[in-house]
Amino acid sequence: MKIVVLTGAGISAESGLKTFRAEDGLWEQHSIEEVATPEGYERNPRLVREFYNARWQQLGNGQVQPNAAHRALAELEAREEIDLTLITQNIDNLHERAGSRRVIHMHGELAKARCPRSQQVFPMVMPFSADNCCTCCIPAEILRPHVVWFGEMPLQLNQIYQSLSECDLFVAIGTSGTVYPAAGFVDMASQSHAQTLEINLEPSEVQSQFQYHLRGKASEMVPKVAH
Ligand code: BV8
Repeated sequence: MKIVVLTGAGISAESGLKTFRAEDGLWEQHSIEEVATPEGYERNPRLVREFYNARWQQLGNGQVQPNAAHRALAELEAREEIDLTLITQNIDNLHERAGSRRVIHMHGELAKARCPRSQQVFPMVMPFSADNCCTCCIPAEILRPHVVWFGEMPLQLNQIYQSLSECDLFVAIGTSGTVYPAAGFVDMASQSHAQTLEINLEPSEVQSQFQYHLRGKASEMVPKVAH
């Protein structure tokens, strides 16, 4: 059975990471334009680096651990009869730390940096500082997070579209369905005659496009359906 799972910030909420649109969300303190666009980075690279460094340090401080939802998806991947494609909008590494081995980070990864000139990507020693010299010898002060900002092309879209065209079941977990092209994946899966399930605390902006809905916390709901 071919299953495609799309996760959003809601799957990491119970691990202690902020989502974007909750009252105390990431974009309460900073607008999207300020910290999640190339223009915002050009205008104020220091602010953007501080925004990502703070998230990286929170992720690396040991208190943030994968939760039962991440672990259930890793166990699902290991089952022989399941061909799982796990796509995440999240830039944290909680799926990998839960044991998932094939994760598509369509919006990039907090733990990596990119050289704006060579586009070379490599593990990042945070925080951004002068000694993080990129191997293509670009001065570290212009390194940028390996993250897809608004207006930039998400990663591995061809692989994602291929998996959506072949899947039997599409499941969205913990995403508000507000950002495209990810929010459009349910429609693509439906057009491929896949069954569709939304697992979320509240209805997403595309909830009407799902056949089935499970309302509740990811750490409670995902293990129920994954086992
Ligand atoms: C692109 C990385 C060209 C950075 C992110 C008008 C219409 C349609 C599209 C557009 C438009 N104008 C512009 C666009 C395109 C734009 C877009 O969609 N804009 C929006 C604002 C309308 N998109 C882009 O620019 C994308 N690129 O379009 O390129 C292209 C592409 C394809 C083909 C041709 C051309 C690039 C977008 C990437 C932006 N980067 N993140 C970072 O992380 O800092 S976006 C960021 O927000 C996330 O990555 C995610 O994608 C998005 C939504 O966040 P969620 O994960 O859903 O989190 P949120 O807080 O919103 O919701 C959490 C949910 O969890 C809630 O529903 C909550 O109820 C639930 N929840 C909470 N706790 C729990 C829970 N559920 C279960 N259990 C819990 N415990």
